[in-house]
Amino acid sequence: MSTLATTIAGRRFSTCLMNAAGIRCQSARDLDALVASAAGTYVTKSATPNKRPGNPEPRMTTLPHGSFNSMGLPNNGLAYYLDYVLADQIKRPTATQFLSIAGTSLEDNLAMLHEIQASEYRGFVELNLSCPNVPGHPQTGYDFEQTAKTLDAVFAFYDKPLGVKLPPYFDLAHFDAIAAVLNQYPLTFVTTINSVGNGLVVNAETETVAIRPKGGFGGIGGASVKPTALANVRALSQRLKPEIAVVGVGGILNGRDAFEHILCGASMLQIGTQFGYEGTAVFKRIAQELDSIMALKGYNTIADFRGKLKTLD
Ligand code: YRO
Repeated sequence: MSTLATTIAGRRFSTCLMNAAGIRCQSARDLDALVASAAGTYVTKSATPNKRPGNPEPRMTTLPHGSFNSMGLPNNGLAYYLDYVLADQIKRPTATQFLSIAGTSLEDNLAMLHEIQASEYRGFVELNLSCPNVPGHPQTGYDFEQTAKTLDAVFAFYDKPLGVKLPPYFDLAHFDAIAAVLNQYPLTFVTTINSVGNGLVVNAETETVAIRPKGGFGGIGGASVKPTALANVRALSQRLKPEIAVVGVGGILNGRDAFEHILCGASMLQIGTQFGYEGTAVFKRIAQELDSIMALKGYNTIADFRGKLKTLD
């Protein structure tokens, strides 16, 4: 009998499948549906200190093999998500939630973390490093100095379990650089990858861009990004200290994709684009498919093959 259970920092999850931040997790109704689903836990839409409407529509579109968005962080504000997870941890005392935050400045991130630190919240925080925090600089995750400055300030006071959501990296020197920074901190996990940034989708018929914000530029998710996601899961698993768990996200549409992410080193899997397309039924389907693959291969637990990807000679 096999299990899809996983453990991160001593917290047990009945299954290693959950949503990815941003997809169907903005409202309490969305989160209730995740709690009722076969997912092992959930992450909330990245919060800012105050409610934001996000960018003008259209701000998302489908792709033949994925999704494309420039949502602009629409969310109900930190208090809304903190209230939700605090109520949930009273209802389900053994559950561990992921609360995502994405300040548009270091000050906003620190203010939110002070509020979470002062609360009764015991779950995980997923700090989204994809916001630009300094004008004229790239998003924090692509600014290694700003990432270190952020984590120095965070861990100066924050002592609950915290991980970071990372953008994809495309150069081996960048894998080395980000891992060297992250290894300096008591991080519980890293979640990799966020969408592949600043693609452009063109509508040849109308001769226009496909979405309104940012002149049409936006982040790519779904099947197209799986090789990039697997590379990031693998490269970070190989470089991070073993106490930092890797949460894999990007291009998981079926049990085989889930299996591949675990082979690359993932301890938890997040589903974004395909969850958007399929709804909560995706978790039970992928769990059954992953379970079948494990049964065929004689694996009883995900730890039996996690990170065990083999290279050729
Ligand atoms: O547009 C979004 O809300 C968004 N979309 C993504 O694919 N990833 C993200 O992390 C976010 C929120 C952060 C930001 C891109 C708006 C800076």
